[in-house]
Amino acid sequence: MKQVVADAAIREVKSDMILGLGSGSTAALMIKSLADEMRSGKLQNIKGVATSFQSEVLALELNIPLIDLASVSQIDLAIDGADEVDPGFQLIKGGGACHVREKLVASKADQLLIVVDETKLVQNLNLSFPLPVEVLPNAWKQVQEVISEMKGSSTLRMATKKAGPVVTDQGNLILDVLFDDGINNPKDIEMKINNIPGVLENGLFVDLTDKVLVGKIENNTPVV
Ligand code: ABF
Repeated sequence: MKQVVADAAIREVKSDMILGLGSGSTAALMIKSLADEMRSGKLQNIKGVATSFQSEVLALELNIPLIDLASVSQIDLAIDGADEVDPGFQLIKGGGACHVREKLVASKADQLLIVVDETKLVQNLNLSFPLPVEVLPNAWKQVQEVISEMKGSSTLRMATKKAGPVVTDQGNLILDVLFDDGINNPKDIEMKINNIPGVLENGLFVDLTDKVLVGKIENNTPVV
């Protein structure tokens, strides 16, 4: 499912585009398909803007030219995965701890194309997938207290017990937050959480998505 959706996303790419390169396993397949099309000459003069160290390394390995986010004024198309997609195309992202740069790239993009398999489609956000919140390392306890006043329960994301917490590309930590009734008002929650001192960014992507490509299985065959 992920491969067919990744290939379908590449069909939306045109030569000479500046492309936002998402993170996660579906985006990684998309980056590989992009490299194939560039190698065969079907797509020319593409430049990528990476959304994570992970996508940067992959693009470098595949010889996709990269430019820094700070040096572009506009991105033609960003292609990225998601953890949850609701019927209004509001998203939870950040399961891979990359949502800060993903949101920066999405905000600078003329179009945001989301690639998911059908397991990511939900009626209501945050009933099962926790909302990732990136926090400054010495602020996580304090942020956790404020979130609990908002009726959210949060856990500090750990790599393994021995290895300690997950550290983001920016050197921060991640709180994973579940609200009792899920998130029915994503715009409001996005703003309220980002307003807590010590929070860098949360994984709610509100009114940013232009198109969602969904991979599913029909008659034992993956389709989009
Ligand atoms: C990134 O990767 C995210 O924001 C999301 O957390 C995750 C989705 O990964 P996958 O495609 O592996 O399910 O896009």
